[in-house]
Amino acid sequence: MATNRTFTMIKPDAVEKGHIGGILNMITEAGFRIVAMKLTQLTKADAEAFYAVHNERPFFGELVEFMTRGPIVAAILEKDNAVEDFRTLIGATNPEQAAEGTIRKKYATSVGENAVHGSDSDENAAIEGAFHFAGREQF
Ligand code: 3AN
Repeated sequence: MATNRTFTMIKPDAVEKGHIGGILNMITEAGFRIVAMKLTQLTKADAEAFYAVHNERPFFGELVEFMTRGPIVAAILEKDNAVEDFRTLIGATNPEQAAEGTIRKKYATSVGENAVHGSDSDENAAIEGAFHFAGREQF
């Protein structure tokens, strides 16, 4: 059964360009409640652990480099059908294929620098949320 929470990061590219406010506005306008949030920076070990499923992919080194180059916003979001609805809101991994009205259509520049992360399953949402937030930081 689907749970009602997902995990997101506003990635270094979007933070650098000053899009935190615009992206959070799209998220809350779409009906998600922010239940945990922080500005933080991933270490190399954090990024390698977070993206471990991609460690055989040719872009892995580039991905780790990118995700650690500056601060990110990490957040847990709540809404019915959160994982699937948030994937719809962020749009396709490649912004050229992202639908109109999606966060990546508006703010992403490339398949690598694509502005936001959204969990791809309830199981990963729980793992990723717990990676960044203690229970008492979730409201
Ligand atoms: P999504 O973020 O849409 O779930 P994944 O899980 O396939 O996409 O990829 C995780 C991250 O890896 C992406 N957000 C993107 O930053 C990076 N990435 C994926 N494919 C590529 C690629 N072909 N070249 C560079 N980076 C990529």
